[in-house]
Amino acid sequence: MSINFNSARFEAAYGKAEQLPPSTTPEVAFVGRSNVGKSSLINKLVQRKALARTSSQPGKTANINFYEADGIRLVDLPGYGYAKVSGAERQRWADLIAGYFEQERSFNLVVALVDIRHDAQKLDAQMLDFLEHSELPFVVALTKADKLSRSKQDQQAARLSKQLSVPRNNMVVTSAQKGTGIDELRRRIQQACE
Ligand SMILES: Nc1nc2c(ncn2[C@@H]2O[C@H](COP(=O)(O)OP(=O)(O)O)[C@@H](O)[C@H]2O)c(=O)[nH]1
Ligand SMILES: [Mg+2]
Repeated sequence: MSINFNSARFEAAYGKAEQLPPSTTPEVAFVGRSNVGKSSLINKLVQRKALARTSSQPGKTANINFYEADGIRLVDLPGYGYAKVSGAERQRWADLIAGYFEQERSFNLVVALVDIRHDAQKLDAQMLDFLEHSELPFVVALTKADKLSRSKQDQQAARLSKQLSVPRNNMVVTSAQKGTGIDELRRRIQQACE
């Protein structure tokens, strides 16, 4: 049986980790820098244009959004690292992300998004260290691959694998625009939720 991603619906948005309802189904969480392409990737996975709100102006609201697809909960965590917000607002985002992972939940898979075009950023490295140390199951989705040639994609994937100390086979090259890697990501989510 495969997950019917197309059945995805919005569940709710939460501004505080304490508000999150208990984890009663497998959860797949999406993390990454603000503007990395998280909403676009979620929309592509579930074949919907605007289930998750995309934006070219990053970082307006810090919420945890829950979506539900076929009994699987997709968790859209706030994008980190957006420079143009106050320290207090940045702290609120960090608290939301930490608050989510501190809870007793069914962490089936974390999809950590990293922009394929750039060298590893400090916050990405920190997030991956955290996932490693917490022994959370994760996969790295390298985003916006359509912006690079095929050979550059391979080159960057190898570089980022080294820089982030993540095995190449735990990274999936993706493009929400072209659909690259989306089936592979669906397979990994499926496997993690069985
Ligand atoms: N070329 C290209 N642009 C993308 C892709 N994914 C997202 N974007 C663009 O990157 C910007 C941020 O995307 P969004 O999904 O809102 O990122 P989020 O802040 O991580 O949720 C938007 O302008 C998107 O159109 C992709 O796969 N290819
Ligand atoms: Mg978003």
